[in-house]
Amino acid sequence: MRALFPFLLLATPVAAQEAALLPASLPPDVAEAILARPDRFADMAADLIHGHGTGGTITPAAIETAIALDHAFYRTRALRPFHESDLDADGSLTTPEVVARAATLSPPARARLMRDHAAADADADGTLSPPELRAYAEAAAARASRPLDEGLMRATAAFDADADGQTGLAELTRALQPLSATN
Ligand SMILES: [Ca+2]
Ligand SMILES: [Ca+2]
Repeated sequence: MRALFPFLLLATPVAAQEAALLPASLPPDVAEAILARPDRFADMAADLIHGHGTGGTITPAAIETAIALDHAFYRTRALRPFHESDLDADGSLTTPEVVARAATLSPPARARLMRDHAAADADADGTLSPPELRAYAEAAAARASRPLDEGLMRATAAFDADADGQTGLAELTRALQPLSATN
């Protein structure tokens, strides 16, 4: 036990110093994740700025758009097998439609389609209505999206050192460089 104390005395001030380098507005779990892997955060933030920003900077609104695009991707992915089963293109899926599509699939894919159909059919009437499909897609997006990853995306906005409403690559690099140097 005794041997631990010198380590703790040394380690705590360093961690506190590092945390003080981050914007104070960050949620604790997000700040912790950035401190644990500043290089990974820097890569994610740079990709976010390059992919969704303009001119090497990004606004909070553009970050929300990036997050919304991810959710749209997850919803679309979840709905695709159902859309492929909508034989009469009326936006609803009857049991005969799903059975017809299922017959063309491999046994695992067939099982998955039938299971997902049952899961999405909230009122168990055998037909997936547009509201049931929407609810299923929203639930799938909620399962697929990671709150911490989205917190890290939103954290990019907190590195707006000159408070002009945009976070630039240079601002990020300046803020994160001292962290990377100590790791
Ligand atoms: Ca249909
Ligand atoms: Ca139904």
